[in-house]
Amino acid sequence: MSDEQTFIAIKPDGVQRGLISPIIGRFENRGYKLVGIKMITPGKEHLEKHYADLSSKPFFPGLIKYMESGPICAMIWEGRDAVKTGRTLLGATNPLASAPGSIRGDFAIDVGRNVCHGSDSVENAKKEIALWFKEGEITSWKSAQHDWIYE
Ligand code: YYY
Ligand code: MG
Repeated sequence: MSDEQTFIAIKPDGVQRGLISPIIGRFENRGYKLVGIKMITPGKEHLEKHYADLSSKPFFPGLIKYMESGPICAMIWEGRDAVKTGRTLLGATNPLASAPGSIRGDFAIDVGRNVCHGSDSVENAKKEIALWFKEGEITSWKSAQHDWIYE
C-alpha cells in the first residue's frame, strides 16, 4: 500500500545535535511523503504510554528521563511499506550493530542515545500516530513526484 503510514521521531539528542535535516533527508530522498510534523516536549505520562511495552526493563527509567529531556521532532511519513522500510532506514536498536548508511549507523554510538524512533509494526504505527498527533495535525496531499516514484 502506498498510503501506509509510520511514526518517526527524532529524539532529544538528535534534535540537540542538529540532525533533524539529515534524518528528514533520508526519508525524503527515499521517496516517502511527510504528512505530519511538529516539535513537542511530552510529559512523563505520555512517554510511559509510548514505551508501555518496555516498562519492566531495567533501562526504562533512564529511557523516560532521556526522552523527557528536550524537544522531540515527531513525524508521520507515508508511502509503500513505510513501516518496514522506515526501520531499515533507522538501523538496528544498538547503533554499534547498525550498518553504515543507516541513520543510527551513521550518527550514533550508544543504545541509550540512538537519535531516532520508528514504529515496528503497522498496528503499532497506528497506535503511536494516535498518541502523538491529533486528527487536524495530519495533512493529506498528493506529491507531484508520485508517478515518478511509483509505477
Ligand atoms: O524500536 P527500537 O527503538 O529500535 O528499540 P526498542 O526495543 O523498542 O527500545 C526502545 C528504546 O529503548 C531504544 O531505542 C533505546 C532504548 N534501549 C536502551 O536504552 N537499552 C536497551 N538495552 C534497549 C533499548
Ligand atoms: Mg521500539
